[in-house]
Amino acid sequence: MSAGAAAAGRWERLPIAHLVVAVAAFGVAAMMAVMQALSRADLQLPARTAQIYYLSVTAHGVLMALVFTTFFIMGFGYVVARSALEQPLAGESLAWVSFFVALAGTLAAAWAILTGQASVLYTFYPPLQAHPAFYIGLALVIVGSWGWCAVMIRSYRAWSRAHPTTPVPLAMHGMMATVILWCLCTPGVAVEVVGLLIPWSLGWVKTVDPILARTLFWYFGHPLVYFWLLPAYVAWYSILPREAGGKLFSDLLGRMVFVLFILLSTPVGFHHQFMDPGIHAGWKLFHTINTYAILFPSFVTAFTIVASLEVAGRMRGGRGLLGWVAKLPWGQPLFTAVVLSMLTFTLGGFGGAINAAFAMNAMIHNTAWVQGHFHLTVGTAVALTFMGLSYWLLPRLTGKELRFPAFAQVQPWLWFGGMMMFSLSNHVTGLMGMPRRVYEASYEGASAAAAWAPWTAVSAAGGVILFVSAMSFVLVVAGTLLWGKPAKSPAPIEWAEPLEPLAPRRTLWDRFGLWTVLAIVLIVLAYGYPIGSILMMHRFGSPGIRP
Ligand code: HAS
Ligand code: CU
Repeated sequence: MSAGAAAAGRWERLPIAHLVVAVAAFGVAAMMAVMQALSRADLQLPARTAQIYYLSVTAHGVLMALVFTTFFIMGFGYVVARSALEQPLAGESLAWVSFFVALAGTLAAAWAILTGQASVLYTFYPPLQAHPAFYIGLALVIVGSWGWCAVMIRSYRAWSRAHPTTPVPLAMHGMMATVILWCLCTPGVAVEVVGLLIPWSLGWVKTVDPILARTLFWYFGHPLVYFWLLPAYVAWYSILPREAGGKLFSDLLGRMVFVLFILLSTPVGFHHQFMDPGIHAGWKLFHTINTYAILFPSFVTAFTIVASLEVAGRMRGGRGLLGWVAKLPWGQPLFTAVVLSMLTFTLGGFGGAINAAFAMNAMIHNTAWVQGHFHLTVGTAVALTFMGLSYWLLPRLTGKELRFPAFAQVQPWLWFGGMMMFSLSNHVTGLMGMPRRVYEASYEGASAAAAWAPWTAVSAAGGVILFVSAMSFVLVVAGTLLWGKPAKSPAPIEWAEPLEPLAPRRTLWDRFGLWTVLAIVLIVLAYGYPIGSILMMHRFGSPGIRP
């Protein structure tokens, strides 16, 4: 960090510090991932045991899904608030304090996992029980992220006071939606961790109610996936069209999309609990309907971004029905990473619609299909976009040229290819009944398991390609920070313009307060009665099981 930060100006150090933590977590998690992919294909690695496998899966899930994403998003959020609003951050010291709180939490949780005292997987469902440091660490990460929310909201307010009637730039609009949905959903996991899991892991109470804990977890867990996705959408809407050489097809559609995510991200959590007892089927149906409603903003995004790419291709001289596709800048790392993310998300979204249907969920729940699904979504649509975004951000934050640019060009293709092999084969074996989260899938040669073997071999080969891709990414980031040469003409941070200029007055889509209130109403409708009835039922607590 020091070399990069030294070259950077003052405010840039903040996002650079976040990026360094994010990429370090990513690098460690990627090394664990390759072992897991090989283990599931039953390859005899040295020192391979079930204990190491579950420790590794936990570390991989926590470091990738919770640490890499959260730190990256916080850093990117600061870049948006600083650059799109063209004003200093409101509360840089609070931002630094929050960074160190979240970092301390990460280190505490990582210590508990790596010493084998928290092999509870990234969903940490009780009655699996971890060392208290794991839960306390996660709570600190959440507290740190609340500090980030405060800085983002204060920055927005300061800008808003100075421009009372102007719509905020779309990039910040999207970040504000991210912040609001995070503020709405994190109380769920905070209550779970602080109210239930910490006292239980410290031995102050003997038992915990798994259904209540799971319900609180998924109250948070689904909006969490949109907390990951929306910053990627910010890049798709506000950076990609310009980098592709064109303009955003519609700014107003983008605003509508982000608002729909504020409204609909939370009241859908039961689609992860279809198979759980204690929740009436009618409430599960209500959450299913909301889930189908929240497909809509992603369909609109598919339309708007592809239309923007067509605009770009035609502005670059593309002709005919599809001639514009070839004119797009396929050699550019950000562009390639994002477009491959989008292609992957098309498959991931299709799978999501299958998961959300009760009967089909019964077929795929807890099978390898699920890990196939989320490696297409968070593992590619989000993570690959963030990698492309890193290639875009690094020169702009450090004033240096990207090191090893050839790696940055090839890396997204490797990720895409490796992930297709990995995820699609997991979808297939999932349909064949292979469970998720098992140490090895051969079952000592059982005949059903023998049919999975060719597919687990494909997914293991995909895992190796992904590993090469991941290390290429880490190399480019570390190389640029440590050994990057100062750029002759540093690239500015610029945001995509809409095809038609936006009217200079706010509309319904800019009223964050109104949408937040409506979102709260919907949350109370979707969760009030079910949580109330879980609390009133006769409950059977479970003692902890330390794996
Ligand atoms: Fe999911 C499970 C339903 C999206 C992540 N999901 C998971 C888990 C994770 C996850 C981590 O209903 C596992 C949790 C665990 O450990 O137990 N998911 C959905 C639905 C969507 C969805 C309906 N998921 C995501 C996103 C994630 C994510 C986004 C992370 C970022 N998911 C489920 C359900 C389960 C589930 C159940 C529980 C399964 C079970 O039983 O355990 C939707 O939001 C998807 C909408 C997406 C689309 C695609 C739009 C396409 C676009 C790109 C178009 C671009 C093109 C490019 C075509 C409708 C925007 C053209 C290119 C040119 C060059 C022209
Ligand atoms: Cu979900």
